[in-house]
Amino acid sequence: MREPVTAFVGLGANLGDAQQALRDALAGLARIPQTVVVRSSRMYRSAPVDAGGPDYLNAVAQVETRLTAPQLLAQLQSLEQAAGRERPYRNAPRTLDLDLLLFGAARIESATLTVPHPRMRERAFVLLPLRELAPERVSAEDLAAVAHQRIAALPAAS
Ligand code: A4P
Ligand code: MG
Repeated sequence: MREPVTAFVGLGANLGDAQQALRDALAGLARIPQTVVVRSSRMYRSAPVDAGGPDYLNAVAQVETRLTAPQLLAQLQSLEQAAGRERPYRNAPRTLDLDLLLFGAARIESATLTVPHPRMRERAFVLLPLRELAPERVSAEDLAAVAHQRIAALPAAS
């Protein structure tokens, strides 16, 4: 059997009840076969980056999985589908976006999957929640480069 791998999943939503969408997504992650959710970050409200529409809610989840990276991506995409995601155009507002940010130390470049996620280092909405879970994977230089992006953690109780 494959050894478990620690992976990080980015969650984002900016349509409808985004907070509920992220809660549902976390519950959905916990139901993925051969996968456990170890921890999740706080939720953050963030201004859209390279996109329009309302503010996003974002979070990052740490999972341990025995799936391969393409298998995990397929599971994430079926959770997006279940959340009613439509894809009228790239970076369109979405009810739920699940990105595979990191998969152990793997470097993957296929037609359908790039890991580490190619845009994660440019995005405060990934780096701040990821830093809560894995500070060693987020450098001070990365954080300085995104310091101008508007983002705030939601109060823990909400
Ligand atoms: N794909 C390749 N690599 C990956 C990966 N590591 N994780 C492929 C997930 N998917 C990956 O994604 C398009 C294709 O990327 C997939 O079919 C998959 O095979 P998509 O989710 O269908 O399309 P998208 O989300 O519109 O594009 P993309 O490239 O995922 O956009 P991003 O980069 O995720 O940006 N601003 C704020 N504040 N918060 C946000 O969450 N999100 C975006 C979306 C833009 N601005 C944002 C936020
Ligand atoms: Mg995406």
